[in-house]
Amino acid sequence: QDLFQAPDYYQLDELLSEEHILVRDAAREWVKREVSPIIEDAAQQAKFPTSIISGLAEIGAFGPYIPEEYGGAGLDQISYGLIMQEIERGDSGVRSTASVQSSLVMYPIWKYGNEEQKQKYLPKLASGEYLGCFGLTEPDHGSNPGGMVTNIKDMGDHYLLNGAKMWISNAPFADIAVVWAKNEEGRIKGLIVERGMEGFTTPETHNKWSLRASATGELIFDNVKIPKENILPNKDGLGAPLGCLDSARYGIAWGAIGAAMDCYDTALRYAKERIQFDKPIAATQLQQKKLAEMITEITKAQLLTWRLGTLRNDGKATSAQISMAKRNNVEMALTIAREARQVLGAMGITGEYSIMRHMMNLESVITYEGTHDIHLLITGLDITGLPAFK
Ligand code: TGC
Ligand code: FAD
Repeated sequence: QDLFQAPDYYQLDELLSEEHILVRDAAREWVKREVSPIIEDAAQQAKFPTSIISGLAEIGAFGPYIPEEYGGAGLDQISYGLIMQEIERGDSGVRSTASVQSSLVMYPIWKYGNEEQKQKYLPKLASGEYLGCFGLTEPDHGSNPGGMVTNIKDMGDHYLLNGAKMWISNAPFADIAVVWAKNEEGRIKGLIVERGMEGFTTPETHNKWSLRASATGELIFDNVKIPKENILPNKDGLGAPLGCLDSARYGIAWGAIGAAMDCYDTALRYAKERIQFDKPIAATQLQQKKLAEMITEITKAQLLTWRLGTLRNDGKATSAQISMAKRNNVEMALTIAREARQVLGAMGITGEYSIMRHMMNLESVITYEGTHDIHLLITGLDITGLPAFK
């Protein structure tokens, strides 16, 4: 049984509208009902639980902020964040699927696509009929995607796509892939690759210890013929994929709070019930220090993301502000997962509790969408004006 009680130490619900609370509570109830009962087994078996796809669509997790005319939920950025928080409270891998679908597949089609592409793909992605993936990272170009070698060659009536992408969430079963490749002038272009195109394969990456309920794979392109109408016409250059990452990183900043809340809530309940030396371990100073620091860090992260959400609603959030929140909140969640695991002693390593699964998942979350180091360097660049990447 899922006993989760969300912490709200600074009465942040007062900052939310009625709609925010309705959207958040619907997602929370759905996670309790549909995700919590099956997720541990899915993670143990390293299987993406396809049974939850229609539910994700119903709670508005596929394109929360995409306009309703394209099948999206037409919500604001705070609602989007709250949905991500609740889903990641269940599992980071499930949130990953929603992040990729919304911010890395629907967002570029919505922002950089033409009207035909929007009509053709967005409603099907919003309903979960299509699942998508996003191919930016390559075997030799992770933190430095600008060095990519995947390329397209103009053949007159179509392009020929060659190259490979690695570590791609949802790749093994995605119906479409938004792929970033260089044209003959070295300019990065976005294109929609469809499953079934000749020369396109998506082998799965096995034996992960992290994000086991999310499928990860490669995208391999061997002379794939891409119709010209599959190119995203309205933006190119590295700024195009990085713009999608801004939206996904923002969602992750909220999502990480969900994972942290679940670890804190589990550890608090366990510490009050677990008796050692004739008293609850929650009555010891050492365990109180852990729990008090957890709720302090969660509260700070909640304030950071709420403010970032209002800035995004006003179109004022900078990429560097988003980097700071992603970096801070994921590290906060990972630290809380590690501390919460210790509060549970040996029980903390079992699948009876969600903490170890969150901890292992967060090892991916701290690496993908820009590593912890890269986000620090983005802040460094922003405050000094001096890039330290190269
Ligand atoms: P740089 O020269 O700084 O920038 C190139 C162009 O991009 C513009 N730009 C941005 N535009 C929009 N949003 C941003 N966040 C932007 N950051 C930069 C910039 O203005 C410039 O535009 P222009 O017009 O002058 O050309 O680029 P750089 O090569 O020095 O690299 C910068 C760096 C290192 C920050 C960037 O490449 C980076 O963020 N690296 C990390 C890579 C990354 O995050 N990969 C994520 C892959 S997707 C993923 O992990 C999905 S996981 C999904 C899940 O399961 O949830
Ligand atoms: P590298 O770039 O090789 O970095 C290795 C280490 O070096 C890191 O600690 C890094 O911080 C450090 N480093 C790198 N450059 C510098 C520097 N200039 N200064 C100091 N330190 C530096 N990608 C996609 O495109 N789509 C997806 O859907 C996707 N899903 C993913 C799912 C999972 C489960 C995982 C684990 C990854 C996924 N990724 C995806 C890839 C992810 O974005 C990359 O792993 C990430 O960007 C880092 O690249 P890398 O692994 O090649 O590490």
